[in-house]
Amino acid sequence: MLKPQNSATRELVNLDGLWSFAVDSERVGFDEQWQSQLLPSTLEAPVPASYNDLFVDPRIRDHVGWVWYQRTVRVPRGWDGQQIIVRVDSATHEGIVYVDDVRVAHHDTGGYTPFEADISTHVEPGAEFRLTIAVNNELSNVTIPPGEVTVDARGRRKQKYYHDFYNYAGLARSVWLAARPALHVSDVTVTTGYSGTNGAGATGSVDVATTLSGDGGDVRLTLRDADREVVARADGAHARLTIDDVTLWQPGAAYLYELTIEALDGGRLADEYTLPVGVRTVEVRGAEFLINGEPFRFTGFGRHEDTPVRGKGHDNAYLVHDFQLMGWMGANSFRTSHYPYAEEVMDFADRHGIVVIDEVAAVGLNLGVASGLFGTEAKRTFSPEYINDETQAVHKEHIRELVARDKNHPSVVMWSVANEPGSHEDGSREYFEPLVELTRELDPTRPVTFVNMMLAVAGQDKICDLFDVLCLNRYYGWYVDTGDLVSAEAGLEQELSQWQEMYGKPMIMTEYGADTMQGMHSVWDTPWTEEYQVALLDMFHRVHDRIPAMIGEHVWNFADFQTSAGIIRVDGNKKGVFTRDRKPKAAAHALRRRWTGGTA
Ligand code: BDP
Repeated sequence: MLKPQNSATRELVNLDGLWSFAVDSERVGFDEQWQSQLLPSTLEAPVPASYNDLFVDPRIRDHVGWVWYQRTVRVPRGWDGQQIIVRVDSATHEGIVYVDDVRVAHHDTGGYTPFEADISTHVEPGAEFRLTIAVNNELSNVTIPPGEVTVDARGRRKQKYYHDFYNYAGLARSVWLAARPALHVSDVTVTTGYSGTNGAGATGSVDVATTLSGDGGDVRLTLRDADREVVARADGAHARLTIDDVTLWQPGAAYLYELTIEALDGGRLADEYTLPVGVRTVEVRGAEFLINGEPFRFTGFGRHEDTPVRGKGHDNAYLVHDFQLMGWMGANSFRTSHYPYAEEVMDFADRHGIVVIDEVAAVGLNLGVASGLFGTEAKRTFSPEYINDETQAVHKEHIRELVARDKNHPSVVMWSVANEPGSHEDGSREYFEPLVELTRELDPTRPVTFVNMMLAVAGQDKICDLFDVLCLNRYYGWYVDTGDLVSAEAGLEQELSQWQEMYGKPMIMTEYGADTMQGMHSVWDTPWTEEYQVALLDMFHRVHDRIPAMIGEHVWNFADFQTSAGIIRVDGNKKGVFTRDRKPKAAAHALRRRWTGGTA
């Protein structure tokens, strides 16, 4: 799905701001048709933001079910004859959109990908309409991520889930009103490459596959360089553009061309859509991960979209600041743990040469970990009662929506189809094999991975051979060998050597870290202190440097983040190298020394 934009033929109106907001605690909103009236509430909520931490009433924070957002929108005069679209960048986890009384869209494949509705026949240019969006935060065994709603003795509905971050909900990203011509560019896929060597004098290629909204219509393609000089043109929906002396998109040195796609109707311009294009290649060869033919070593973080008050609400100030902090440390990459991030983040990564492992929201497909974390009885993960065929079908849809949204980002170098599933359990292979096939079918150009957890060590794991890169989350020195870095180092090295020997694939440590309270100190190896976090990371780094197949390290986590309540969490997960308000712990300085080559 193409992101809406302003162009010579398109207009875009941002609908962010304060919306009227109601919590449907009694579950009557649909029966009472709240879309057809002003919401029965005096509350207002900002878009974009998760709603949970805005209000003081715990019943709102802990609400399980639907909330409603509403505002009036005026359609610009002059949009006559245009297709008028409402686009919701995300509704976590399920959204229903109404224009006045009419339901125009329903998106139930997760809270982190966009959806839109053509509302042309329901609105009038120049006139106002009532826009209502109902949003549901419930997770079940057939949602991604999964969860379970229970009802306690007092009749209170509770959301259980098996992942370690707070179930923030609402409209955490922007909402748009957009106009585009009836005949328009509805999709485009670019695939890039180059011949010759990475360096001066190579010839770049940009293969473009365009889809128009209807039959008829011709396509004209124009590629401009960063100085806006035309470097290539071609006609046709499927065409190759070649660039003499191409400037490649490189990690740390982004370069973007600008592709303009024109849809022509009998020679007349019907639609124009512009897409930034970075020319680069990605390849896994042996135990190396090559970007533009050069071995790439990942340094960076598993992150979260998480800030005080806004929850998962997208915020450009945090976007800029977080990337500043990552650059300061010499981080060249991150993983969108554990769900697709806002498109603004992906665009920013494209423009600034930051490498991204792009993950779907498939986290918590693991009842083994859940039983450890939440003290519940361990059941079989892949079974008719839990992660079943229906879950798999939903998971496939999540992969489709992620690839459709992010396929043209040069920053995205690999897809991750799950975080820490029960990949040692029976049924995991049958579950994942079709998902890997689907991902490769949707995008034959990027490697595919999943993130393996410690219960599924080499020899126990049943799915690693299906993937291109081994991504491992390991907590030696934290959940095992707590406080004993000597045993932890031996255990980690032994395990990594075994993986290396068994698979010979590139390996990335996608999570390692220690919960750390800012300001706690000790001269000994004392968990929770700033010194211990540094010592644990140093220990991992010594081992990484001894294992040739280790081609990357992503510390868990960039910053402290909120989780559900639990005795192993102190107002959230404290494994950040920054606090939640982005103050550095000692580990941030230590990483800066390592990743900037000791020069900082
Ligand atoms: C891993 C998960 C991550 C958790 C982390 C932790 O992938 O989401 O936050 O452990 O326990 O299992 O800190």
